[in-house]
Amino acid sequence: MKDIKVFGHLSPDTDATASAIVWSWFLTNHRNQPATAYVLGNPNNEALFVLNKWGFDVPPLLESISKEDLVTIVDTNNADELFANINDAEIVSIIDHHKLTGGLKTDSPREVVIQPYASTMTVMFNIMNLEPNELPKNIAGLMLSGILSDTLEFRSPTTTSDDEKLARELARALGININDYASAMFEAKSDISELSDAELIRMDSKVVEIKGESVRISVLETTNPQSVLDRRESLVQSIDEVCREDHVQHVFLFIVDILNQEAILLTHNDHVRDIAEQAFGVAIDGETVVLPGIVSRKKQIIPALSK
Ligand SMILES: [Mn+2]
Repeated sequence: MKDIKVFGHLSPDTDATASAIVWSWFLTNHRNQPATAYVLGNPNNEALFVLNKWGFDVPPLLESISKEDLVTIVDTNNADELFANINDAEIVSIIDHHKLTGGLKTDSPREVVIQPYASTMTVMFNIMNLEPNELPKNIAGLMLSGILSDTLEFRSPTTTSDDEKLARELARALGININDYASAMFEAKSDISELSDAELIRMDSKVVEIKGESVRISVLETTNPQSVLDRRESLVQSIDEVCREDHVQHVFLFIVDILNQEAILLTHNDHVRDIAEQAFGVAIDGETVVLPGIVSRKKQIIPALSK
């Protein structure tokens, strides 16, 4: 049987990286379908920490795709977050937890599962029909990590009771203290010293269409917002370059303070300031604005900017 290539979106985070490994494990061991996990870029520091913690190497980098390939796409269904020629490959499955974007095509009826959970792991767990204690420890550890990452340890309004219940069951089976483990993950994510400004801006970032404009919405989740704010001036310069290079009208850079559950938006020009004032109902005079309670791009930021 032909090997299936399993991968998540470009700029891989913990959920995208780990869910590709989890799904390739499931296909291989429970469906007798050979499968291999890949990444489409360098995983972020939190994902690297998680892989190391549970004893996995970084999956091989997949640099292109051809019509010979069988692929399973996880943690996205957005063609813009994949290879430009993704539809050349035979898409055999999509497992995701984002809104249906359109653009991906299959040549026959296929397994497409999108469910409204906070993490791809909860969707996969539903499909697997296994108990948490039936999972190998390293797979359970990846699944726990994906949920804690995407929910910001249950702080994000995307969190459902099913996500939280599953995470607590996995942690119990593993003998892991959720609070300690999540703190260590977030510390790893907050180490941005090795990243360039452009890398920071594009790391956890989505280009979306808002009111006829193409905008990049970047979210930097951190336990140390000051380390980002210290770089404000060079980040703002880099934002202008990213706008030109990526052909987007604006970049919104939200520094999400995980522990204080708020976002700090860089208000680097009048246009961004005007849009933010209207979207979040705040008066802004200054180079940043604090938005209490705002942590989720999917549930809060994009809806506010779109209204
Ligand atoms: Mn995800």
